[in-house]
Amino acid sequence: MLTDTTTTPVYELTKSDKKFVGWHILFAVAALTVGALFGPLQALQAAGIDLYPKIDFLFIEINGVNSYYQGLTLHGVLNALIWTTFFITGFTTLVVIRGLKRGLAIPILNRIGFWMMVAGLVTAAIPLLGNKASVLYTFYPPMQADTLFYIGLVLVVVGSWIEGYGFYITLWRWRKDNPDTRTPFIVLAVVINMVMWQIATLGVAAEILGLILPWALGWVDGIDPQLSRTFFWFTGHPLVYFWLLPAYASWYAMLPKQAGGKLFSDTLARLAFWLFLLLSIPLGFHHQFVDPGVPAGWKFIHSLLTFGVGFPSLLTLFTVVASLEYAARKRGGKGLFGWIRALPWGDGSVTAQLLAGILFIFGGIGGVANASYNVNLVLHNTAWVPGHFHLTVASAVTLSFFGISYWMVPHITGKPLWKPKWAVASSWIYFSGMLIFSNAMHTVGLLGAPRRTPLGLAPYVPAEWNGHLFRVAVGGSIMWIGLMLFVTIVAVTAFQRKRLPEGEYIDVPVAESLDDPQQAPVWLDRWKPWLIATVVLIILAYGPQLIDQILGIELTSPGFTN
Ligand code: HAS
Ligand code: CU
Repeated sequence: MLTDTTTTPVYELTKSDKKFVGWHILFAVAALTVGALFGPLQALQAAGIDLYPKIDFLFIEINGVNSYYQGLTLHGVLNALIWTTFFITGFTTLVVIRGLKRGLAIPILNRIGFWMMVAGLVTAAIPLLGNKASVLYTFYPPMQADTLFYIGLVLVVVGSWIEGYGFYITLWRWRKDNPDTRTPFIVLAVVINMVMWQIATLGVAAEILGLILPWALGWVDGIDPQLSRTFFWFTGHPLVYFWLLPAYASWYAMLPKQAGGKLFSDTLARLAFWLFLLLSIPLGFHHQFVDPGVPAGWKFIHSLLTFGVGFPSLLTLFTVVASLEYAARKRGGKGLFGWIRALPWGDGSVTAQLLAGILFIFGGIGGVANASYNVNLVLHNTAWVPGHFHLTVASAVTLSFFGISYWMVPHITGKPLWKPKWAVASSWIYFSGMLIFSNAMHTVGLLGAPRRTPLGLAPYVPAEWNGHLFRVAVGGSIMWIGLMLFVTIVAVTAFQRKRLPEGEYIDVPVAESLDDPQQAPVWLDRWKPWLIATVVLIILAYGPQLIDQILGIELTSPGFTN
């Protein structure tokens, strides 16, 4: 809890560790701030209020931010890819050190990884700002960006792998010193996420190194868009769980403590994370239901597996809500639903995460609709899809990261949270904007409005879309206000002169479990069987199609640039 200040930390990170985590958060929040600028521009533009020319006037001479697609690319890359990856690696660093109660095994390795990510960000930023990489965050060939964009992405991914190696070695050394102790759940959770990410990103590595770079450099004349998309979604789907799982780690293992309770079941929590390792990757074809090059049978298998990966989220819904109910009843909460009021809604960190969870219930329901092969044909490539992912990555994940920041920034800087009441307000504002925005996007999508289209400039917009597009503009602008409030609060907190009073300390909230973790079954603390099963399932679900598509490769498509 924010107010849970203590004088005797269980284990304190060193100053240099805190600084290192701080660097991650600084870059993450900076990327979020710049990327989010384009959110209201797009939302207003949908309603016919085109502020882009005004931005041209202010910015263009320097940055050339002059097109909808450039803005949308900056928005997607900075918010969906950079804000998340930098925040997650920073949070993982803090959790591994605090959870294992020991420093990183080879700190220099993690530092190399981190600065490589920064180098990647800078490299990709050059063509992005110069309007030479306006290919959206999925960078589908045959749209072609400047080579620097791809090199930048490779550096970010490889940097995150190197940080991952640092975590594995640290955990491995801890294991050698503690052979009979169960891995602390919170550490297991974030490390499973890094391992999942490492396997998942092999797809995009194959895409960029094997297909895109030779083509962008002019070594080959064409590219195979179908094979590129298959490699891309091998990574692109698990990417969404890479974003989600750190938020889940916080909901399971931190939020209950902040709410004054305990984790309902350590065993169920572990099981959910292993299931995510197993099931996150082999289902990327649910993004390719309309791709002509993938046979229907494989789409069906991936559709089924997608319903499978919904299961650990349902486990999460059960366990996290049970943990919250336990906490609320301990605080005197009563009634079937009345206990919800007894949760500490005055704590900005808790409120952000509760609101994130509530929005995710709707995001999850939309996800299951997406995954249904036939329903997908109605909503694919419509505004419904950004409606869905704003409830997931921009709500479940981003709002949770707001909540985590509200204790983490005071923790790493030793400074008190600036305006705690505004922290509560920021999440409510963002949440209200999101309700309006996402509802309108889903609805207008079902009416046929395409995604990734400057609708404000389109001549074909039917009158029945107008009310919804207006709500998109209103909701999007409100979200931006909530987000800027968040940015202001964490920035002032970090850079103010005021420090926490002498002897006061804000600890990392780590919840105890109602069951004894030491009693968790051994198979929930062993990597080998889960890793083998994961690789086997990927080979079964992707192998035959990958072989077919690689054997049938056609490097026919030239690159298209704007
Ligand atoms: Fe998705 C498209 C299917 C989850 C992100 N998804 C996208 C895209 C993004 C994205 C970015 O099958 C667009 C990609 C693009 O640009 O083209 N998605 C799913 C399914 C799930 C799912 C089945 N998506 C996510 C998450 C994301 C994310 C998580 C980001 C973080 N998605 C799809 C499909 C498409 C798709 C298709 C392709 C669409 C197309 O045609 O293009 C599932 O994982 C969802 C399971 C979730 C649940 C909800 C559980 C609820 C919980 C809440 C607990 C509550 C609490 C609150 C804590 C079943 C855990 C308590 C509060 C109190 C007050 C008590
Ligand atoms: Cu997906």
